[in-house]
Amino acid sequence: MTQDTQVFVNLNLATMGESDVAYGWIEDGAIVVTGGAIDWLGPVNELPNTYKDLPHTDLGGRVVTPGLIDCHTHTVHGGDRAVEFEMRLNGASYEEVARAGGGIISTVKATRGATEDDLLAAALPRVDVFIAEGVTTIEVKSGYGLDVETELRMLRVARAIEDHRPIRVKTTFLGAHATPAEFAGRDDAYLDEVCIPALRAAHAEGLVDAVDGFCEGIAFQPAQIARVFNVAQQLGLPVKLHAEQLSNIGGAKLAAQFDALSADHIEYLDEDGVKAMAQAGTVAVILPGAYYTLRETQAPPIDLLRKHGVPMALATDLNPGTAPINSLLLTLNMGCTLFRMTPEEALRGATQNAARALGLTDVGTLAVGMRADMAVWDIKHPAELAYRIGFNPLHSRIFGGTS
Ligand code: DI6
Ligand code: FE
Repeated sequence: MTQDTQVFVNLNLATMGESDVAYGWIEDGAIVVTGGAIDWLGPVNELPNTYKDLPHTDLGGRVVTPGLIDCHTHTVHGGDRAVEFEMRLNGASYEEVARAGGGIISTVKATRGATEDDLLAAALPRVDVFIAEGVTTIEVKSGYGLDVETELRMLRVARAIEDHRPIRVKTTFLGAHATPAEFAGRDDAYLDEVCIPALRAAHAEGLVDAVDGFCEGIAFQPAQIARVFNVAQQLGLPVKLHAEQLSNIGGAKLAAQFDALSADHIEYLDEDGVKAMAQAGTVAVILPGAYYTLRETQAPPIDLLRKHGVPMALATDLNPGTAPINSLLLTLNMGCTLFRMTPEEALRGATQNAARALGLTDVGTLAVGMRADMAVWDIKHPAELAYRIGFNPLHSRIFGGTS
């Protein structure tokens, strides 16, 4: 205990920790924070005497959860795809959009043409929306550069976010997102001449926390992803994978073979893939924003994930093409309404399991020793966080012990 010890009382705790009680619920609780960590938490009538004489902060009976975590975003990118959105709604096919320069390549062009300052200036308002919804950790991917310099620039901007906003950023290298136009028809050459050298350079500069790929018929085959993941393993970096989003070519199984932190999207995941993920401890990251935007009809196999005990996370997948969704709270609602996840599964998907999907062990639940990343909500029951659409009940946000 030191002079900067804070005692919060008159609150209800949704700790999201392992518990026989839904949400890890503690009614009429208290939480003690010293520096940036949780010193004590529990029912207020069990508050240790050592804290009783300290000034108390009354939270008015509000609900306190772990700070929310968005474990899958493409927050850093140039340009937008609004015109493409309009073209499609005016009847243009994907092919016509692509021929008009739409799709990922249009974002690649805009990102390559943007400076670090441009990219940061465009990213910060998106980060501000996350912060306003009680988010304390986000993951940010590269993947719109597809050349060495721009991939590095994207990751430098992702790292720089922490210097401009009170939020924690975990970076992911996604050079294997698509093959750029200059390598059309030469996927393997792109991987050898650009993607893998960019990964090595980014790692050498300390810019990468994990490595990702897009395993899909329109992107890279499992064997190609494996080449990138082998380099990630050599560099001591964990992996994660966009898998089974539009079809099943065995991405989740490959991810599990590499003990991936997560397999993401997984609309077309089958039971063999679920079993492989369960065996490897790979988290299923559910991305309803892309499912909704693409008007996909195949939902992820939530019941199979439950049956085999695969942890489920929920994330926005914020990206300008298939998921221009900046709201993690709306994503919780979509996880419930579209995929029938329960409100508790949804909240756990943006706290405890989102932390697991990022390999983080010091956030995601409220427990002694964890970072004091917390969100204080004007709600009576934690289910309200997934229930409401377009209403943000955040009262206050505590990041590393600081409000
Ligand atoms: N899956 C997606 O839905 C996005 N990337 C990926 O791997 C698409 C990104 C874009 O359309 O800009
Ligand atoms: Fe994505």
